[in-house]
Amino acid sequence: MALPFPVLTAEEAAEMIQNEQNIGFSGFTAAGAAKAVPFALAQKARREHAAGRPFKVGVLTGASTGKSLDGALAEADAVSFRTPYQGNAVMRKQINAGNVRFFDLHLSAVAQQVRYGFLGKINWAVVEACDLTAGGGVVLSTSAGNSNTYLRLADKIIIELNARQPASLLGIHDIFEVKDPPGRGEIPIYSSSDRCGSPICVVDPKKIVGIVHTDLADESGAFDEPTPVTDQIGQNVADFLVGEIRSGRVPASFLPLQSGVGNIANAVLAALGQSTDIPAFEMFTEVLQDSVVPLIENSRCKFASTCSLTLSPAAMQKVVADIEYFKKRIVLRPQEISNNPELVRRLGIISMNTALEMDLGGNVNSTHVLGRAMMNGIGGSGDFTRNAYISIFSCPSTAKNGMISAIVPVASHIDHTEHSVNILITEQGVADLRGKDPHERARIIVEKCAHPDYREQLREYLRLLDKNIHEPMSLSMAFAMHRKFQATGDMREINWQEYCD
Ligand code: 0RQ
Repeated sequence: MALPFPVLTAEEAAEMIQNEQNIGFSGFTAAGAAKAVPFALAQKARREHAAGRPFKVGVLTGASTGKSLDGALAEADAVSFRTPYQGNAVMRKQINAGNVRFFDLHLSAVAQQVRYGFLGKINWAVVEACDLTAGGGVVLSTSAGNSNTYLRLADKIIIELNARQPASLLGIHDIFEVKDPPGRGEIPIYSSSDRCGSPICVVDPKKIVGIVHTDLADESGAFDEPTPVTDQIGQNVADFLVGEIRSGRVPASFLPLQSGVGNIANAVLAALGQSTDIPAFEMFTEVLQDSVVPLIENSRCKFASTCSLTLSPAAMQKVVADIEYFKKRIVLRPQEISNNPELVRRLGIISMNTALEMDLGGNVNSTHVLGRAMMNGIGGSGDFTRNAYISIFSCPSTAKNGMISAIVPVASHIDHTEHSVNILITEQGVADLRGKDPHERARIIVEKCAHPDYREQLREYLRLLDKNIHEPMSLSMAFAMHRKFQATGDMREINWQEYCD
């Protein structure tokens, strides 16, 4: 049956969007991100700029997106405001140059902040779907993100109907939107596999101004080959969790896992999947990466609640080929639910995220290089970390060929405080911070996690500190390693006396 909505080219759709309007795009990572309309919008921005007219839009998404959205719009200098998370090199450059106002936000909090109007009006929702009904039933594609909220609140809607995303995804989503305080009740989810919503979003069909037909794969990047360092981090996480089961701190039936994005997260999950001492597990997470697909196939992963299927084309093909099997084992939830603090606390999640740097107090920086340059954003790491049963952060002990230590006296920016961080893991070992006072924490982090090239200089820092005070830190030396890196390009072989008061 023909749909009662105008069919538009991406260019025609972009033509309707005006300077300074705000757009809620689908996409949580490159999965399910709008592709054709943002790309055409970037071309429109270039034409407008060439004609001497201003053209910038506010870009709200689920999380990071692909090159056709963040990449194209940033290259065209077409973004006035960006939230809540990004991972594109050009967008990052625009943010750090001050050309794009970026608002770094916990992913679970976006929908509520939009509903309350903290982030301005949503003029447009541009949402990718794998199917659409005449009555305004939208079957989302490979991510849920904030699409349900954007579709409901936007003045006007453009649907990218993507033939590459199979309509058989119908049934994988569980769309549920909470009420705002003071009228909010509990979210009726008591295990990773519970459902409480609808498989589709239903919108007022009068708001759909057009459909853009596309046939485009998600722009998810490939993973780097594992290295001895990432493999060792994965092994250390697996060994730690086996120890937790043996000690009875984690039940023998295990607890649901959350895992961040990137190469390290992929390696950690692969190691957990291979460990015969870890029982088959469930995931309650926001991003499902390639490494989980074989784990679901061989029943090592029994069920995965997530917000996106962030899969390479090859892994996605596997899922599509056996979609009925996977639909029984995966649910895609809006990020307000997949990352919801209430659920993370209730289900007893073990969270596993990645740090840029970790400090001797047990604080973690996941976002700002040398405290100033934005990397990607906090993403969902805070949603999970602050509410997890056990929160883990891992990263290589050094970056940039050993010239940066990930273990520093005081982190140059703090996303996750000592109060929320339980376990730090590098390829060197595991620092269990639970129940330790600040002096014990500092010592164990140096001995277990720091790279041997930095261990002695960090011990020396601790030796120089005043012992008769609660927190082992020096205001004058706190950022000495960062300052040395800025001056010389290397944090090693520091002379602390140069930085002492
Ligand atoms: O730079 O690419 O130029 O070599 O940072 O580091 O080790 O490749 O790690 O890709 O897993 O990213 C924290 C950014 C890690 C990511 C972060 C440099 C390093 C390299 C990347 P190069 P790696 P990853 C789920 C949860 C926050 C959001 C989150 C992230 C680059 O995991 O964005 O967890 N997390 N969300 O060389 C300077 C340091 C450095 C450093 C590493 N101390 N100083 N540069 N690098 N440490 C996802 C969502 O929420 C959607």
